[in-house]
Amino acid sequence: MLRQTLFMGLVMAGLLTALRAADDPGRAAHKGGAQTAPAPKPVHELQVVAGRFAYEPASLQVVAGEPVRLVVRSKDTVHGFSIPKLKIDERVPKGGDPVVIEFTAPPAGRYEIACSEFCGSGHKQMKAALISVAPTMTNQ
Ligand SMILES: [Cu+2]
Repeated sequence: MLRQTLFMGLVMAGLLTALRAADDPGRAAHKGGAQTAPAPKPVHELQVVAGRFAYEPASLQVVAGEPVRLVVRSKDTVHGFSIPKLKIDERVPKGGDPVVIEFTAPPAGRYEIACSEFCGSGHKQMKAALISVAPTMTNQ
């Protein structure tokens, strides 16, 4: 089964390459040579652990404009994970089941992350930060 799937994959890749090669001359002429589309940006995945009364890590760095996936788990009780400026607010269940939050990294700046589910005496201090930095030539 796996072997068959791999084989089909190779055939498809071959076909696509052939099609693209056949298609190229006309398209290149039409667009004046600018036929290479930028590769889709890979998703930046970050693992976050919520626990009384902090997030680990306390600072999440992302690059403005890149697709981000946060995988948030609780190591004890129910917590919340909110980024008010981005209108993100998720409940993180106890038991460690991951909550996946996907978004596009916002413009450069600091965005506060706060617990949005009352979780005990330190709830109000349970904060972290999303730090978005401007893209540079090296990571574009
Ligand atoms: Cu809390």
